[in-house]
Amino acid sequence: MQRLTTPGVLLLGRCFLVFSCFILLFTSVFRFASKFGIIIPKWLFFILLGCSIPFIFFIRIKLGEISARRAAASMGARLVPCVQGKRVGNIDVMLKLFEYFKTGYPGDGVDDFISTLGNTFNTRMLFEDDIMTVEPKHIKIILATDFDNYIKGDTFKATMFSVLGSGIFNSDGGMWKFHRSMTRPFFNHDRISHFNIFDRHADEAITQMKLRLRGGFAVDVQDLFFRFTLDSATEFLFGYCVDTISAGLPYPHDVIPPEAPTGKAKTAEDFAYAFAQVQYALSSRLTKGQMWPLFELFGDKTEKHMKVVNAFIQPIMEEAIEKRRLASQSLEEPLKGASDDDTLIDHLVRLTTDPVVLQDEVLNILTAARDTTASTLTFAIYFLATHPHILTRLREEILTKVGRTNRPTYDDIREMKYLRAFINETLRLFPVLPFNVRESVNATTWPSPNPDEKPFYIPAKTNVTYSVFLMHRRKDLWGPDAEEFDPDRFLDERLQKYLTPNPFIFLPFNAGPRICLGQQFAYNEISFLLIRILQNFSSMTLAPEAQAPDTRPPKSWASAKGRKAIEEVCPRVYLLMYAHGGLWVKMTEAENDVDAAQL
Ligand code: HEM
Ligand SMILES: *[C@@H]1O[C@H](CO)[C@@H](O)[C@H](O)[C@H]1NC(C)=O
Ligand SMILES: *[C@@H]1O[C@H](CO)[C@@H](O)[C@H](O)[C@H]1NC(C)=O
Ligand SMILES: *[C@@H]1O[C@H](CO)[C@@H](O)[C@H](O)[C@H]1NC(C)=O
Ligand SMILES: CC(=O)N[C@H]1CO[C@H](CO)[C@@H](O)[C@@H]1O
Repeated sequence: MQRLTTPGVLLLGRCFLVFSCFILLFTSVFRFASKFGIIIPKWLFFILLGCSIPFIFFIRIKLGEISARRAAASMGARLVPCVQGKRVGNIDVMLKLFEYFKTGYPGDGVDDFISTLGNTFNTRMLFEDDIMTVEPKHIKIILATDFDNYIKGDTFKATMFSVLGSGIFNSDGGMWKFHRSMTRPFFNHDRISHFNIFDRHADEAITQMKLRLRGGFAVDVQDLFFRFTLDSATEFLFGYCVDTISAGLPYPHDVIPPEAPTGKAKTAEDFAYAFAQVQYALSSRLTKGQMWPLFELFGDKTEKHMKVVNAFIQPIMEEAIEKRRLASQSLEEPLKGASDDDTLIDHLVRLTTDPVVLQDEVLNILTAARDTTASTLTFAIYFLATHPHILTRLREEILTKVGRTNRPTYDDIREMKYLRAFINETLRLFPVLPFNVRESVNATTWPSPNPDEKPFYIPAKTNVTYSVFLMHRRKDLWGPDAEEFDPDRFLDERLQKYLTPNPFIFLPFNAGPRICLGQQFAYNEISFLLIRILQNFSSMTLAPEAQAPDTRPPKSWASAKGRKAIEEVCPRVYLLMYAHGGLWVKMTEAENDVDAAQL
């Protein structure tokens, strides 16, 4: 029974229903006519049927355009400037953007629209409005001042449902409020226990790096950071670490790996693999728009992998629920407040024992916490490896503030201004979530960038995409050096000049009621690992020869504008930003460095 209802079958079913209505309509018209002796030939029946769908489609589009123009006028507004493609339905634009998405630099194609149409425009592909903006004023409306009018929306939620359920990431309105208020207290204070977790996994990560580097191989730090954040996240969420770091790191593309992991290491690899596949399937759905179910006619592509993920999470949850049940029976510590070494599950079972709610929440937070942090760490190392003077300065701050061997504390991290500026600058140029989307609820207007012009009309139930990636690189917002990596812009007079008066130009964690809950946690985790790495290593360089040749930046990029021309990795966007083919580096151990200085 379950097999019959794949997402694709449901979509086809709906199309079939509409088509059947037409067949019914024409058949009855023909019958009716024949009663009056008018015999209409069969071929006409089929031609009419064949033309009916495009005709209805055309009428709907034209009526839609007219009513949009009227609605705009009635609100004293104008339509958002529209991308004018060469083909009907902007199909050429769509294909080009799709191609760029697969092989280009993030934002390729879109920057052309910005330079011709301005910072807010409508791509209107396949006759669907999609308002896109890189304008802080407009992004502020979406995220903060008119928050209630911009939701994730039913299409988005349906796309993600098989994985995220109705957890915090994938809900609106009352459901979202429920999840948010349940989870927020857990993130309210910095827990010392988190630092214990970071410390243990940082040490394992660095041990593995040293092993590989001493063997003469480069290390893919992106892969390592995904393991580090998965191990840390599973431990602070569940109190149970998957331990993917010790499963072993990948080798450069031209080295044959020794042997596949077995036992516990294999379970870890399987979980990590399944979790990655689930996310891959979700982002692949998003790129296909409403048509995605057609690609899953023969089964839900997340199902197989979700089984592996669930098999891992469920026993842990059951144990937590059981522990909770026993505790409440013994009445020893009813409704005890949060203790410092609580896991997220410990915290949640005090509020609900509904397994669906728990499962959704935990998976949502795992998704939110893991790749985001790993991606930021990856680009942080990229900038350290390509900017040795910045590495030297950051290392100086670390050695002065924390020392060569001490474990960094919460206060250390809070006081390290250059480190914070460095992380901010990484998030500015490579914000983890470069493009994001919401759906408008009611029709509304946005002020025009030029106050003398009429405001923009924003239709109801329309996708609104905003790009912090492109906004973070705007020269008119950040100054002429906007494309350069320079942490000092968060510390010197440029801060007062650009960011302080206009805080919405920097939104790596979003803003407003749905601002990232894990921001402080993320800064702590990223800072901790960077400090540990720079205590152990004194220099690093990229090792592009270690990655597969087809994942290196294409030669053709060299003649492009802006950062694209100088980038030494291929940044790609699959929901989140990552370095295509990994980030391979070689590092010098700090001790060797001291020896070398003494020689
Ligand atoms: C550098 C790391 C991170 C970045 C750049 C980041 C960024 C973001 C962004 C942009 C959103 C908004 C998504 C949306 O509403 O469409 C978000 C939401 C969220 N983040 Fe983060 N995040 C990071 C790390 C974390 C961590 C470590 C955690 C948890 C431990 C976390 C938990 C959450 C949660 C729960 C939400 C959903 C909030 C809501 O919808 O109410 N994030 N994050
Ligand atoms: C949208 O409009 C309806 C009807 O006017 C109203 O009830 C609702 O509160 C509006 N929603 C938002 C989010 O503004
Ligand atoms: C809005 O975007 C989603 C993907 O994020 C897509 O599935 C959906 O078709 C779009 N809706 C409209 C009305 O264009
Ligand atoms: C970094 O950015 C955050 C906003 O995300 C801001 O609160 C903080 O002051 C910035 N810190 C530095 C040193 O730039
Ligand atoms: C794995 C490893 O060698 N880690 C070391 C990194 O540096 C800190 C501080 O010197 C040491 O405590 C770790 O043992």
